[in-house]
Amino acid sequence: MQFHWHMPANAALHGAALDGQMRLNLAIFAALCVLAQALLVAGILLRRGPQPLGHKRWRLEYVPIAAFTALFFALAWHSERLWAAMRYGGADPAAMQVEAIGMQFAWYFRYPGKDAAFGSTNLRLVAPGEGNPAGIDPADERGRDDFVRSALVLPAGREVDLRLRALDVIHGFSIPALRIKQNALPGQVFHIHFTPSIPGEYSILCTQVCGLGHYRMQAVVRVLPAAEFDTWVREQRP
Ligand SMILES: [Cu+2]
Repeated sequence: MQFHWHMPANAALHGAALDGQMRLNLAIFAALCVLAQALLVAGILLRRGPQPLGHKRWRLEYVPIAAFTALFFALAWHSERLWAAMRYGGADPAAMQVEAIGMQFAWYFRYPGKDAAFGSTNLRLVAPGEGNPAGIDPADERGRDDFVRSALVLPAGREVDLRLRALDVIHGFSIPALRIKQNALPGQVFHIHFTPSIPGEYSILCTQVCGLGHYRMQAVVRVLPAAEFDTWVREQRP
């Protein structure tokens, strides 16, 4: 992978707002850093021996502290809203369903098939070597048409409701180009919804040090134009 000093090109609808927030944070903190250094140097150059602070204390200490507190709360509030919009806002009921499953040391992706419903799973049935890495329960009718792939394929311009699971330890599901990062915890299902906007092939990484093979826990997401995606889905068999 090539090294970039900047962020990878954004390929998701929500990405522009996140990038804007990131740039705003960086600009504000760069300015504060320069200001702090300038004040330090000015303090050294202009020092005039010990002087009682007296009523100046308000101006010198409490006003800046209040201003920084307000600034941090405003930034935190705004980024929290961006973060929550992908998680708690709820996906469109018509959004495309897909499940990402993390395990030491691979990602698997399950699609619900024609019935648009995921079959139930059981940890005891997880057997990647026998073609059932998701642990799909054969007794559940809804799971008969589920299909599992080792690469994620998504449609461009359509909302995706991705559910995230982990089978063993905590993994970090990250697609930098789609501005997605979410921990996957064993025993819990997380939902993230987003809309990929630009077709292409992007990296999926694990961002939690999850064991000796963590470095190779990578996968690929292929974002296809919507019509191509429909053809792809139709061709898939369990
Ligand atoms: Cu991992």
